[in-house]
Amino acid sequence: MEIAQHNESLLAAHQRAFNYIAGETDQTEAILNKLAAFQVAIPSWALGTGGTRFGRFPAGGEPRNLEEKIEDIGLLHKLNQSSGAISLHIPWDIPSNPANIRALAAEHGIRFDAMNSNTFQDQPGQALSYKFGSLQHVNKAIRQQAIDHNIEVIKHGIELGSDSLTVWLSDGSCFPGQLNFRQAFQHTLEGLQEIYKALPDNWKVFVEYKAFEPNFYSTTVGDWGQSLLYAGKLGPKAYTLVDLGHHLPNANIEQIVALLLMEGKLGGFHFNDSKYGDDDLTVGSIKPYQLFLIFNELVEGMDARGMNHAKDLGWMIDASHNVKDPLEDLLQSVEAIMLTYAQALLVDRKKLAAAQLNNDVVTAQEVLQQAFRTDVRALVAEARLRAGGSLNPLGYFRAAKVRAQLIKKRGLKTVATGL
Ligand code: AOS
Ligand code: ZN
Ligand code: ZN
Ligand code: ZN
Repeated sequence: MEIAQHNESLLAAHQRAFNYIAGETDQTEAILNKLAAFQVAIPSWALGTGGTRFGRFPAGGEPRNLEEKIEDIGLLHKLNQSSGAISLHIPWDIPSNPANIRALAAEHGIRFDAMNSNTFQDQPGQALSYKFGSLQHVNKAIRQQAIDHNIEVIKHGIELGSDSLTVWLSDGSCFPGQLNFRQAFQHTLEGLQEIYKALPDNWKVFVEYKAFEPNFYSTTVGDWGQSLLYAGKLGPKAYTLVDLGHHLPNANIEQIVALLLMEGKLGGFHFNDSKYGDDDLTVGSIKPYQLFLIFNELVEGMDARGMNHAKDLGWMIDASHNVKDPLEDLLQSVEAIMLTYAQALLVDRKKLAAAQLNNDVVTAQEVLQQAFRTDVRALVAEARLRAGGSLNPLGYFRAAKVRAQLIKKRGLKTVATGL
């Protein structure tokens, strides 16, 4: 079934909804252009069923290699026109032929967002173990192995045309006394400095922080303060990466985002949602208002710094779960991000600033909630439609029986690599 054909049946209802929302703002065209430019990167590891340590219940038809991962993202992008980027993970996605992979991605309109290194697992044949950490390790040879791996990841990224590296370290300790905190920090900093030296001029490195898991007493890049310390000491190419699930409960993430932006040190995001910890659930499924408040800070802060919304930060999803079709889930996540971005663009900034100046707390809240409670679905759908996408990506995915086709092609028992 063609996308246009599926759109046909939805067009009249869409037009009614779009006319309504277009009449509510004089920013319609500007917002549509911003939405069209905004692309969210799909992590290669979210295309298969993630599972938990208790089990995995694969949906079948999962991508078996990098080529098939790119094809899956190509399909998502064809439908929503907003997922034209992929974030790779090494060693799970080592390209056997980088030129071919580049060409395939280009065919699907996909670029390579941040590369991810992996020093949280031991790989088959690996000389030394990361059981007690990688860059923080008391053993210099193990630290060097982790540095070499990250430099290797940069090389793969260069071949593919990526321009950033995300370093997430599971380093930390599980029990008091296990680690000398200062020494662990110093070792990690020295390792990051070596990796930083290997970055090409146009590259960035994102230092991702996480409060806990897999270590449950301390984490060596445990919060945004620690990440910012590393990024500051490393230099202008180093930034902090915010994964929404990596905070202690009730952290004010939007405030963290505002301050990192202010300092010019916000690198990008791993979007997901959570109720308890690093749950990696579908974006916007648990705390949509928190996501809106984050986007509100992003729009305000990026505009204040004259930044390009689409290009100046890394917009990535980091999700993993057990009970949904991974592709349907990613369509939901991208949709949630686009809707929230559109709502943040609708915030009446002048009115908000005036309310703040007058300590008019009620009006300030009203301004934000006016935008948050606006149904912007038709705006996002219109942006997709104009770009040649589907009015209802999820509806198309089901109507065209995409998963059944993938299972037919790839089989029911597929093992995708990833977390
Ligand atoms: C781990 O909790 C972090 O969120 C990582 O960003 C990510 O899940 C990992 O790098 C995937 O390999
Ligand atoms: Zn992450
Ligand atoms: Zn995480
Ligand atoms: Zn995660």
